[in-house]
Amino acid sequence: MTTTHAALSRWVDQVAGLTCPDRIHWCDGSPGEYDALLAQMLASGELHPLEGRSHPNCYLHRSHPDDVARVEHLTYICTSQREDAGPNNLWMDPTEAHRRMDALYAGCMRGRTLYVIPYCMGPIESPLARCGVEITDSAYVVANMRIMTRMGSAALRRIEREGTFIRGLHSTGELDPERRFIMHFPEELSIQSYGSGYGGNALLGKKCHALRIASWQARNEGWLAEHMLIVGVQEPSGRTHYVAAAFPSACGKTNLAMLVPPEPMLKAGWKVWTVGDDICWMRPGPDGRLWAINPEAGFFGVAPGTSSRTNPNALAMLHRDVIFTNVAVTADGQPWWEGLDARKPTLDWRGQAFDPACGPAAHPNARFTVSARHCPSLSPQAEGASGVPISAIIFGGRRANLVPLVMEARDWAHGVLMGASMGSETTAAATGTVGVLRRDPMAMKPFCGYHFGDYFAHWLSFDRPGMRLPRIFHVNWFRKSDDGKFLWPGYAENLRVLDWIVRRCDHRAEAHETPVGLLPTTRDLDLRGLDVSPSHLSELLRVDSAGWLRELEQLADDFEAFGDRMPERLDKDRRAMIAMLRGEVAPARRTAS
Ligand code: OXD
Ligand code: MN
Repeated sequence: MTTTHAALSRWVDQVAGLTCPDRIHWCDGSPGEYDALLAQMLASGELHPLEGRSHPNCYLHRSHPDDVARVEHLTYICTSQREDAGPNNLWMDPTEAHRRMDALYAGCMRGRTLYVIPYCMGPIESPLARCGVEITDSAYVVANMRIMTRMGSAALRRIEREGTFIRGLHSTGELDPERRFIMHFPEELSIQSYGSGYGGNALLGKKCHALRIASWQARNEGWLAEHMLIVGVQEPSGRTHYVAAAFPSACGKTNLAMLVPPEPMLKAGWKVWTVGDDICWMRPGPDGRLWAINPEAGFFGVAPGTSSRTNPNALAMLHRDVIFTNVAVTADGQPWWEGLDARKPTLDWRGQAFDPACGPAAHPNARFTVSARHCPSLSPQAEGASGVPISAIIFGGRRANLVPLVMEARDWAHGVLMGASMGSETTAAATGTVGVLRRDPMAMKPFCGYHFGDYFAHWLSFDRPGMRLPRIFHVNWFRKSDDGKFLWPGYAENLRVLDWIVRRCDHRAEAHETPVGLLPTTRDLDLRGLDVSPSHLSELLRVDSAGWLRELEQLADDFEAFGDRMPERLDKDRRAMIAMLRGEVAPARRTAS
């Protein structure tokens, strides 16, 4: 397979001239091609078979131990003006970046195959979808891209029809952390990645295209590319509200996206439909609502912690057609990770005999890659060309203290402030220290392809006549007591919070106004059958004025860093909240709308 698209064909020739591969393979996305790739990787030791009766067509990949997470300190936005990348990104001059990358790419595919992967982010017929072509020398990347995107002939036909596509060039290189870069050139609509085989660094359709480059395109074209899951929350009446929710990496997006209702709510007829678990592209429709698609076709989820209790739907997908990365293995060859069950693995994620004294058996960022088609809760709307209308947007972080279980923004601008002020404790999804509180606006700190000040202004610009915007909420499932125990059970029980949120969306639930937003009382939440003590519940819904004053003062410093591109409106709302907390203005009413 080659192409009628002259610019694409020229680019492939030019990359081949630079990288000198032994062979060029145009991926058609067929089952036969996938099987041949798997056979080749089994033969080369890039993949290991897992127990075939319990886990048919499931394989294990072990990464180089230095290549197990995203590398934010080596990820650059290369715009002609440094200011456009913003203080939230590392910046490199595009000419300098190309010079460095060309030197790394020179001859790097000698002895290897150059794969050309045409792919489509989003349902192939959707006007909201966008295409790209990734060139890579990694068969593991091709196999993962086939699961995570609509890859192959149909995508190539769309690219030939449309003309435009994002150019992504990836080489695994020598996996030397000193020679590793993930470069983005938003003005050229291109991505260059070298020296890593890890998903977020190497599957260029995901974070690089669908978030960093897409966020830039979205700003220019009037839409939003966000680090959000999408779910349909179906009430017993049959009505379904679609909700998009932003949480930082490894904070439970996949679990929330596949939630199975707790027993009493299941019996009453509640159902949660999965549309996406990581990325959401939203665009205003002719009706003024935001319509969303999940640009991905599969899940690249965190395995540790996934169990029949935390995410039964995910577990149900993990028994066939899965590529596991960096999990442990039991004596009978089954994949295993911490939190799965009480069995003991024999091999750790490095393939060595498991010794608990040497750390966890599975890497904390061990992953599964699986097609969305295998998800038992996949929404019938997930393949719809027009997407789903969003009723509510939720922001959330991992905060042991201060931030209540749920609060609603007073209006769109206050919601943007809630998103902009999100903070979360760091996780194993990126290299670096785990558990440190960092500001992660809209969960986009590692993924926004341009200046955060411009990004917040773009969000604010949606508040205009004719729009029927979603309501905005903030949640925190991770509050802890002084003795370090979680106050809220989380997982399935989070549906009780979603219930209040969707009722708020059509004026069927009450809230009371506080300086930090609209909060439910315990009366407003459906808590039947829930085992949480009244003191924990009141702590979860308490507004700690002194703590919030400290938080909002600190926020001023963080906003200051964004300089004069920071929209004045957000700071005005921040100061208004401080005035309310100090009692200079008094919000105290209950509202049913
Ligand atoms: C992911 C991440 O892999 O956010 O989704 O790191
Ligand atoms: Mn993510």
